[in-house]
Amino acid sequence: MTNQEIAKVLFEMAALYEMEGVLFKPRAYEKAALGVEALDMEAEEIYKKGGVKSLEEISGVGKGIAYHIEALLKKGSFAEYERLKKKIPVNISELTAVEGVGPKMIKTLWQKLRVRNLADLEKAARVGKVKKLQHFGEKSERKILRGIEFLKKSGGRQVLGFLLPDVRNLEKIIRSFPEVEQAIVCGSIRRRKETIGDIDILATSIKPEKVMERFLGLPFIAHVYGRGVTKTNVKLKNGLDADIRVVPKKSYGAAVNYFTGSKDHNIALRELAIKKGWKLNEYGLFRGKKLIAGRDEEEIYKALGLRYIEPEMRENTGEIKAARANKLPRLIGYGDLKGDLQVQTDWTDGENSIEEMARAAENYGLDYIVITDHTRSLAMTGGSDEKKLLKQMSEIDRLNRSGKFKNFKILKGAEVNIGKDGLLDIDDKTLAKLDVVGAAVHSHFNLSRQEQTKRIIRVMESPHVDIIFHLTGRIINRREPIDVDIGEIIKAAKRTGTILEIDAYPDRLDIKDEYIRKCVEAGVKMSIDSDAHSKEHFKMLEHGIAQARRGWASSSDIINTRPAGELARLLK
Ligand code: DGT
Ligand code: CA
Ligand code: CA
Ligand code: ZN
Repeated sequence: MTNQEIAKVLFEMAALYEMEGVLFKPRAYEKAALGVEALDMEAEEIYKKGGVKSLEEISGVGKGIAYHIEALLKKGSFAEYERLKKKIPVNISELTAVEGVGPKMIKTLWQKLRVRNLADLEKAARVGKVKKLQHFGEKSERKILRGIEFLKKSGGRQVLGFLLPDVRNLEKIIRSFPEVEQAIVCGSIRRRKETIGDIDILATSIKPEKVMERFLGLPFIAHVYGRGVTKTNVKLKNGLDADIRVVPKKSYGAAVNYFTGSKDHNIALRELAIKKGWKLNEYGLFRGKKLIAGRDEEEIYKALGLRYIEPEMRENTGEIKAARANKLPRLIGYGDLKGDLQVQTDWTDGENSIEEMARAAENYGLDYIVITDHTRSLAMTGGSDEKKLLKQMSEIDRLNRSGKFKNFKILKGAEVNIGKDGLLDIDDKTLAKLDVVGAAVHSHFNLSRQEQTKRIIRVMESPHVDIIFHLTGRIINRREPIDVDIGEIIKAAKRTGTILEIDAYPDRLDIKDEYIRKCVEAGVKMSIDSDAHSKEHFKMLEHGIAQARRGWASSSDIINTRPAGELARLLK
């Protein structure tokens, strides 16, 4: 079983216990699922090396769950899971994917309407059966139908950030095949798109048939669509399709380039080659029959008269022209962040204490974090009021002075909730005491563009608000972005000196690449934040950096590439 599959069962267990009304267990299983999902290594490998004991070292996994994971790895299931599944035999992951549908609702839908899956739910909602149930009503029925529509539109594309550990693992396994010389995952994954359609793997070898044989022997293949000597096409057990192709070494660069895409970028490159009277395809760049470039990507770009273009920019949105004019931006690097400006703790809805978060950030390689717990109008998170914020500030002072952190600083902040009309729920006097104030929309997602834009600009005009966190509030595959006039927002950000955040959490990636490019052009500064709710989440920063790179951002566009001491100058 892959980590994704194990995590899926653990999430289902959490939901099943919640349906049962059991206390504490749902949270425990959810924590364990998040821990498994965030692993850099396959749980299977961990188990093989260190047995059940080593599974307990996974974040959130205790003894009991470790034994369940062992059973999953050995037999594909465990007794408690089977027992609970029998009571409520529904497709939990499919149903919870609908925005607003949770375990309790699923239980009622099953008991009263025999809803087992998405199709059943849609049918029941369409004929008006859902709204007749107790606690449901017209409004939730409409919301369910909207959620289903949204899911259909996303067309089965999956969020890259959640799958990347599995993809890297697969890449590592293929690299370890004795007959494989080089192997790399290309396509939308290498371009670091938000969501991906499939996995495109490329390898070089002089024994392609041997590589195919080993690939088809991997345990996570669910179905083989087609197999050949140099190309094989499969469905993986995690539901994704994967292609593998084997090419000779001398064509590696050309093949990597071709299969990285995007298709539009490829077509533009091919046209450049044609203009020179040459030919470009996945085997190389040719003058007549002579191969003039193909071993690596750099030599192909060079031969075409271009600077090397980073994969994240290959969308044919001006990068070729910029490469020819030597005007490509120098993109922010994956190791360039020094701090994280949005971090939640157990003072509200985070998992870990301030100290634990700080230690984890330090271990990740950061020099500082800003603690930004939610504020009071987000009641379900136990959001802070002024009094609680002041108390938290003295706790932060205490930690900074304690000597526990040598070259690391904890800064004071908040994720202040924006009201319907653009008012904040913390008074100015308290906001003035914080090092960094972030503000974010968590409600009233459906206002008109005009109202929404006005509401946010009003917040940016506050002399205390430094950053707008996850501006559009979208959750990829789950929730639409709010409707804002981005041009007006960027103008206001420039005028007021407000930072716009790039939230790095894989299904947020908010703001999107197109908006980032507009900020870069307008000279509006951004931050890249993990939005961490657990100490495992700092590694999500990578996805925010990828997003920034797709938006053509350099280090100088992102304020938390600067040391903590310089922040004051960059903020209001
Ligand atoms: P995805 O899988 O939908 O997330 O997006 P991609 O970009 O990975 O697309 P995919 O898997 O269909 O193809 C992988 C790459 O192969 C693509 O980025 C560029 C290249 N490619 C595919 N079809 C064509 C084509 O018709 N013409 C050209 N020039 N390149 C193509
Ligand atoms: Ca692909
Ligand atoms: Ca493909
Ligand atoms: Zn939160």
